[in-house]
Amino acid sequence: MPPPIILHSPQTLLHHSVELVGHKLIPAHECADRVQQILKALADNGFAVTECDPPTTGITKLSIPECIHSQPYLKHLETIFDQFLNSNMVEEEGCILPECFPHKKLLETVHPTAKGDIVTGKDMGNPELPSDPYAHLGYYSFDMSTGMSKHTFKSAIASASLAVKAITIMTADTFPASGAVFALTRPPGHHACHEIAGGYCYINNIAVAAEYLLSRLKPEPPTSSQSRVVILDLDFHHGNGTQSIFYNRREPAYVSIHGKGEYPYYTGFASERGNDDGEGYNHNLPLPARPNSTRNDYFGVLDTALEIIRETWKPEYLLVSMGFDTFRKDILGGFELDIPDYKEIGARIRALGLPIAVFLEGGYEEELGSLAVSFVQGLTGED
Ligand code: OKS
Ligand code: ZN
Repeated sequence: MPPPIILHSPQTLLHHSVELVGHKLIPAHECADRVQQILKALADNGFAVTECDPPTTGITKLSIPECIHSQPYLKHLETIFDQFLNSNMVEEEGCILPECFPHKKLLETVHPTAKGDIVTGKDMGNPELPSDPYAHLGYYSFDMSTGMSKHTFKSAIASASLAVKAITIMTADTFPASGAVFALTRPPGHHACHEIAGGYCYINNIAVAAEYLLSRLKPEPPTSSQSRVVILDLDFHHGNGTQSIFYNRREPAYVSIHGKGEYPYYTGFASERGNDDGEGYNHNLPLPARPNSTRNDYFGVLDTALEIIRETWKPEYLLVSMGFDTFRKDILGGFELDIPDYKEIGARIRALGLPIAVFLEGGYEEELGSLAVSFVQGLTGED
């Protein structure tokens, strides 16, 4: 198999942020250097990278469907930093963070119709949103790790554009039957809900990609229990955003392996199986963090996920949210995987024999480049 087509856009490097950890505000672990490390390691190992700048299938906020992100949310992402800047509430090179959130329990007594939270990702239902920029920032975020700076929106759009480009490549007639494409999406996407940013994510890249892919498939109804598009989420953290966006839908189906009881804390339980048409099309496989699980446990759960995909959903396409924060040293993760394990993951995914599009999510250690190379080697089928 030829190596995966790897996509990168320099615009994804413009975003920078800070995050609150305990009582300290620090530069965000999610930084441009992550992509630079991956690019360097790929180059050192002879893997070609396709640069897309300006992204050739560049999307705009208007081309993101309403079912993925609401237009008011995207408009917020586009304009909020400049609102702070114009009111002298932040410096040009600075970064803004929310301070107050419309917590479900603040709203439920006074707005009985208000429902929704990060499980469903639905509008919180508060009928009045004051014009104070902080009100908007809190309304459209769920944590204090997802700050915004001057070029955050530009990077988020470039990242989602790469995701769409990956689909265009994967669905081309010339694409090999079990080939792979790997989009170096940054900022990541899997925590971003319909209208909530969080966990370093603003636009849900894999959700935009999945919707674009489905819109290109013929509208034939799939046979019972099948889902033509499956999202496999291998980041250490549960992809609450992706889950919530597709929770009521049969396509795409979603399956995730993630740290049990870890960030984002309130979702990712095995009991979350999907609703309405989506019932049975959401599968969470939480695995305890070290020292309560081993790499063998991990590969056992990976095989369970792959079996659900192969035997139950029988997709035509596989989309992967790939986080490298499952690495044994990762500061934000807690699994036991080592560098060669990513090659094994790549090989097991490839063995499904499907066209695969991979999207970068987390991964924060200095070995990130080696982890990505190992994974790409597995996808390629290198010995
Ligand atoms: C606390 C850090 C919060 C962890 C965010 C996890 C991001 C991630 N300031 N998601 O997949 O890697
Ligand atoms: Zn993660």
